[in-house]
Amino acid sequence: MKKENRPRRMRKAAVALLVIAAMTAMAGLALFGCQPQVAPAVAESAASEPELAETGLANFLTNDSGVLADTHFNEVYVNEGNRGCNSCHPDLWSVIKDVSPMPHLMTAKPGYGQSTAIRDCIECHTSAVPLAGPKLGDLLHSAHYSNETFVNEQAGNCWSCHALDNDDNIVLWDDYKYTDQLGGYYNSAQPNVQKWLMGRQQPANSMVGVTSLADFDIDVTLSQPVSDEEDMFVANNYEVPDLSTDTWTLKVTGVVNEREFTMDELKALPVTERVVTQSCLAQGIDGVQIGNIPVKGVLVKDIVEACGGLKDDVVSLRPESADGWCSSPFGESTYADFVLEQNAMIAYEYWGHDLTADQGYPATYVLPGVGGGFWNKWVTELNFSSEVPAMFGRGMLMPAVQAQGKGVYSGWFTPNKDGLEYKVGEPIEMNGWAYVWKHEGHDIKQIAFSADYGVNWIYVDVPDDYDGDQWVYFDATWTPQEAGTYILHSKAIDEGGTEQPQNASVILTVTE
Ligand SMILES: Nc1nc2c(c(=O)[nH]1)N[C@H]1C(S)=C(S)[C@@H](COP(=O)(O)O)O[C@H]1N2
Ligand SMILES: [Mo]
Repeated sequence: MKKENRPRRMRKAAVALLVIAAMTAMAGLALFGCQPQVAPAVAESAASEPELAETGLANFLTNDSGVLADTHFNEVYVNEGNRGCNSCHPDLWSVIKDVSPMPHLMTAKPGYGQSTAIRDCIECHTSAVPLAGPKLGDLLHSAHYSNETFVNEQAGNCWSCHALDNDDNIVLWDDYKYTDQLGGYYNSAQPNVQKWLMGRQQPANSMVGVTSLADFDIDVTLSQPVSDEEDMFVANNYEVPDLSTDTWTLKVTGVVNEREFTMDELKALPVTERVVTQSCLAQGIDGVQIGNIPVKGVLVKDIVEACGGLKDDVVSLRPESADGWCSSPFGESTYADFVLEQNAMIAYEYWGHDLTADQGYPATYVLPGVGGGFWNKWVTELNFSSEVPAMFGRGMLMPAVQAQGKGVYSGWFTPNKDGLEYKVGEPIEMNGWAYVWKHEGHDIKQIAFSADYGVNWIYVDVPDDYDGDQWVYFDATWTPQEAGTYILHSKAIDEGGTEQPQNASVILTVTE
């Protein structure tokens, strides 16, 4: 990312570090708890980008077109600069405080140079998933409307966070701003609408001046790289146990010869090394709680074999962990055949070194292809039994959630925020990821890109020989030929044709 690329809204923004500090008291619930030891690093990264901090004083009474072009319509009617979480919380991460003595379960920090956005929160904090934490809506309304700064100093109101879509639904501004309804037209990228707007002499044939590029000419290269370890998220739900390799054992039951392995005994079994993507159950579209990890350890298959095989009546596996985390976020067992098919393993190394305490030292149960919550860190027991898993036996969430395309997703790492500026004729380097959980055995099939709200898509096939248990990384280059404001969209599609339910989108500006 070039240094000179900065959000254009900074030109107008007032300095408001104080307000940001005040606003941290605002969120009445913990969405993402910075773990104490990494909080300074987060603050530092915000400080090294002063232009972000400067955007903190959204005031609804000071109209601001934000990352959109400075037209009268955008400034007065759209007021983008005062809407959405990041208009007041450029570093949403720093806003989130812990509401229990435990740190919030989420990431220690947003990885990959990203800033946190509402989509990082709502995967969990909707009512759709059990145990997923308080639903945001009521709490955030209360926290904002009881906040002096929001109500009085910033003239905050419903429209600070929301928009009315064309079906009269109140939606989140942070979702709405990327849709073809931005500015109030249905299907604003459709040729007939474009023609109408052209007749009305609207800039870029769009109410909000967003250029719809039907012919989005990009070169895309796919790969499956390993993540930088420092970009990787950490999610601890309970207290991190203090374990020692010397005393640690792995107890295995439900096998012909039940036994306990010491670390040395475990390491004497066949060693497996591979690269596997871990993606938190709360990972959302455009999220950062994902990474591709080189793991080393012993396959559960090989452990079972060393124990003389499974007992005849075995149906499922329930791993236990030293912190009390049981088998899955829902205390559920997983089908044993699925576990073996997926080449689950007991890992004792990530990135070529012993696991860190946060990674589950000394051993983590790794179950490829499902949400990270099913991977037991600090694993101490593998209990096979005849118990029939009640709900999530194949690592899936509920069918209703699955049907929404949950677990089929992509995101942008570069550009990593809205409003970055680029130059006409100069290539823009872009990258990001796409990944799917095992949906009925399906792997990712395609990644698609659009610059006209999805009227036209460029489909890029994922090579057949790619490993479905690893993310697919895209590197793309686009050389814009005309100045304007653009919204780029990506989406993942799995082998069963399931598409991610919302595009992953980013707004950028191209100048002469
Ligand atoms: N024992 C135990 N295992 C656990 C957790 C936990 O809290 N305790 N968190 C889970 C969740 S929700 C995720 S996403 C991953 C995160 O692993 P990481 O911190 O190594 O990235 O660990 C999973 N395994
Ligand atoms: Mo998770």
